[in-house]
Amino acid sequence: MKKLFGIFIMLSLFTVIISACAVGGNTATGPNPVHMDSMSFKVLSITIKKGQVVTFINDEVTPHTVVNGTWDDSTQKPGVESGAPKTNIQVDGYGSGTVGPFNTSGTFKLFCTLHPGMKMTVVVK
Ligand SMILES: [Cu+2]
Repeated sequence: MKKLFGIFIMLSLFTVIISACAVGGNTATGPNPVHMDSMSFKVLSITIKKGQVVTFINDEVTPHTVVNGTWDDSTQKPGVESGAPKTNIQVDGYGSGTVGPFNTSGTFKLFCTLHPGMKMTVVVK
């Protein structure tokens, strides 16, 4: 039993080390995944169905803070559209987080407060 536990610990450590060494990728997943590199969302727009969430997956060590609104050049334009889920999540390095559910049809803007120009839209059908 002790030996089994030891093997379990070794495997767990191995998994953590492999995860930490992943460069430019994060194997985390979830509904409607949107990957992020150190400065941007990897897609500018995602289309989802009413009632669904978006999963933000950080492929790099740099954290992101995702909120409602957008960037106008280098000026933040925060704002929650009618029907948008109020959003303010921090996604740590190599972490992930969900936004939503989006329960209203429409186009909803999200941006990262830490990185000028880092913005995207969620289209809910
Ligand atoms: Cu960011």
